[in-house]
Amino acid sequence: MSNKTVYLDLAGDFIHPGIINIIKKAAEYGDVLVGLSTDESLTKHRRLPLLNYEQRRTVVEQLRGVTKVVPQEDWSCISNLKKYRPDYLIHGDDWKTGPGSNLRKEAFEVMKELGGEVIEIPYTYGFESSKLAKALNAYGTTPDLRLTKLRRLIEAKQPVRILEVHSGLCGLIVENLEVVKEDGVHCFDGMWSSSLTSSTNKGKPDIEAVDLTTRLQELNDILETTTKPIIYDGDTGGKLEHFAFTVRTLERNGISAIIIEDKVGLKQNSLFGATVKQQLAPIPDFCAKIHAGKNAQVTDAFMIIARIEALIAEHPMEEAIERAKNYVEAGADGIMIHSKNKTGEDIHEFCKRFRALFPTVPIVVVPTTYNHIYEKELVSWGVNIIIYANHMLRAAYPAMNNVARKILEHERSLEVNDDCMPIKEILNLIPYEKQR
Ligand code: SPV
Ligand code: MG
Repeated sequence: MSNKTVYLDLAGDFIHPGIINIIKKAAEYGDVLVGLSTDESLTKHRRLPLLNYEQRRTVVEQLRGVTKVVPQEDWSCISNLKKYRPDYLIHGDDWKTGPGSNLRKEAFEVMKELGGEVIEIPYTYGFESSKLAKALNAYGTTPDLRLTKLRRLIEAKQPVRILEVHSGLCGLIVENLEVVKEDGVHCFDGMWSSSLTSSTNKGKPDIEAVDLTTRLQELNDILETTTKPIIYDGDTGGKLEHFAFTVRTLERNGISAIIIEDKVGLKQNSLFGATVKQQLAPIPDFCAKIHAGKNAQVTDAFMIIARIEALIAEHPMEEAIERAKNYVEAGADGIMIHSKNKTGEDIHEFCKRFRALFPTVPIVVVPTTYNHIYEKELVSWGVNIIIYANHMLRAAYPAMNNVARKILEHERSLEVNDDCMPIKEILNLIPYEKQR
């Protein structure tokens, strides 16, 4: 065996002829050291891979020509090149143009410093991983696969970015929308089934009047059009005896998490603040509910997240922290801290104090009123999940209202042409030969 080493940087989610070709070529130069991207490094730039790191490693290790697999923790291979000092770096020549060209320049410099060489081979077109990932998503998912994605995302990515959905059509937007930015491709990681928008969409107030069965009908449309994880807004969780059934029903449907809030009596939306009666649940009762839910779930993956309403009810910070401690000790898999304060300072203080007590327990926030704060800043406070809780419905209603009003005003619909999606576009939005 040659004692020269060839470094090859792979995601390894899809094994196709292009990958086999590059491994074969690499093996002609020496022992092939694969730098396999971790979930964390990949999700900074694109969607979560279908297979987790361990699964991908198991596959790649078995490929003929691969000598060793090591984790690549960064999007770029540079730090691994410095660490493993290979004799060669092999790469497809597609990085000569586009976003990879800066990386190429740096890789050439580093390999030169190391006294090594870069081998570029013609890229095999037709097997781009992003296209393969989209094609695979079009086949759909299973409840188990979807359910486990939220925990994987929390491990791999900060923030996990969640958007409210109230229909299959909203689901399609969350599933497919991508914005290419300098630091990679930005997308939503999952969906929030909001009690506020679910109720509002059905013409009901947000007072737990829409039951689980009805909410599930809406969720079913979303499950049909998407593969990303879903967090369910469980309001107060209802009666302790009923909560166990709710958990099992959601888990069976592949929902990743339920968030329940520590209130009793007639539940009113938190954004009313203390202008309505917001009665907090006694701590032991809420802990018992968390406990009952944790006992009921079948898998380890399902998450029960405790939502603290102390700040909404204008109780002191001390109480919010006390409640958080108790809920985590009762088995909650994460804490959602809610506030309608516009500054976000209370949320910041809570996060600081909570992180000092629990360095790794996930924190969820819903920055509706303090929405001047950028995601990066929330992450620097220790936030794991950011929920944009109501924006799809809030966007839809004024748009529809405006069109309806204009038709009445003009006594025809010509004037709303620019406000509406062209007929050709809506006809092709959901082509019959593929679901998305
Ligand atoms: C919801 O979206 O229903 C929520 C978040 O519970 S909030 O409306 O801010 O209370
Ligand atoms: Mg709600």
